[in-house]
Amino acid sequence: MAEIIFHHYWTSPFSEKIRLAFGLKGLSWRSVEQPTIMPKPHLIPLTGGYRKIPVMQIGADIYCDSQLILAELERRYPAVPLMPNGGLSHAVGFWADRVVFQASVAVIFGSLGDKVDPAFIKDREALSGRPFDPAQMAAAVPLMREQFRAHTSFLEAQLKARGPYLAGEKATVTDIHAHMNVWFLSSFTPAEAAGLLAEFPLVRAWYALMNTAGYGTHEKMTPDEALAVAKDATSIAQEETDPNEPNGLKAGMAVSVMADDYGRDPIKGTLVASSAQRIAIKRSDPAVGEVVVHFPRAGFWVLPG
Ligand SMILES: N[C@@H](CCC(=O)N[C@@H](CS)C(=O)NCC(=O)O)C(=O)O
Repeated sequence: MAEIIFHHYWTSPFSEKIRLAFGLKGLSWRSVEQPTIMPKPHLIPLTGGYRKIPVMQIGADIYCDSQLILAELERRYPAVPLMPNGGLSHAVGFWADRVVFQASVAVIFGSLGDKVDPAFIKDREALSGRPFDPAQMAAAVPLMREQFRAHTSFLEAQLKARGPYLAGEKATVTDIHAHMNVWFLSSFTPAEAAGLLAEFPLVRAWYALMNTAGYGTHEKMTPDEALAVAKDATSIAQEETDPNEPNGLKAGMAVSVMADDYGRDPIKGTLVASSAQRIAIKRSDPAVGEVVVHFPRAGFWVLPG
């Protein structure tokens, strides 16, 4: 099997989910570091416009979004299963990514205040289409601390009932999703994290346990090498029309796929395969030749053309 090429940056909380999955599954991977802000000249040729991190590349197959990357790792590397409890772990993912993440962002960037790089602020304003205002976030810190605390108390209660991991004796993807915000807060604002976690001893013990998973084995790869790998490879995706598509999507149609939250840049291509959980589109770029880009369905819109 072609090697896993992982496009990320080390400070990315969504990437931390995947690095932990590599650790828990004991996988080897190649690490391609991408910029934290635009431009991303070595990522866009692969994805066709999707700028977010993480992205996983295996040959000429490009997997966008942590939800889909986790599912693809489970499909390709089932030896250490991380989804033994079925699909609801994805729902925990949405809770972590959309509800708790908002509270973490406000607490972190509100606390960092004028230490936040103006270039980063400008980039994130363009990404979200909304003001990214650390002063406003600072005003929201007290409210958002309460939100972070309330959601963390759910974890404490779950660990009390089922620990040492959230679903019992073994780590699962549910732990990976829930770990993200604790990691984000602990890495960027350790004093805030220490204060907020003080009353949750089981969460602290579980967080420390999760951190022993490590990241598997990784070696650097240059962004240019990653593009060359895609150019030399052929996608393994098979054409397939799903008879249950509610709006009649068929293999061969021209479509645009875009995130439904922030970073809504449309990615254009020809539909290769789709299902309730995934969509794959074919596209080409002089830097990478023909590639197939895969997205989740939950959290992404598919439009004609
Ligand atoms: N739904 C996406 C969210 C990914 C995301 O927002 N990643 C952040 C970094 S942690 C990002 O891409 N920020 C903008 C950037 O790096 O350009 C996922 O689960 O992968």
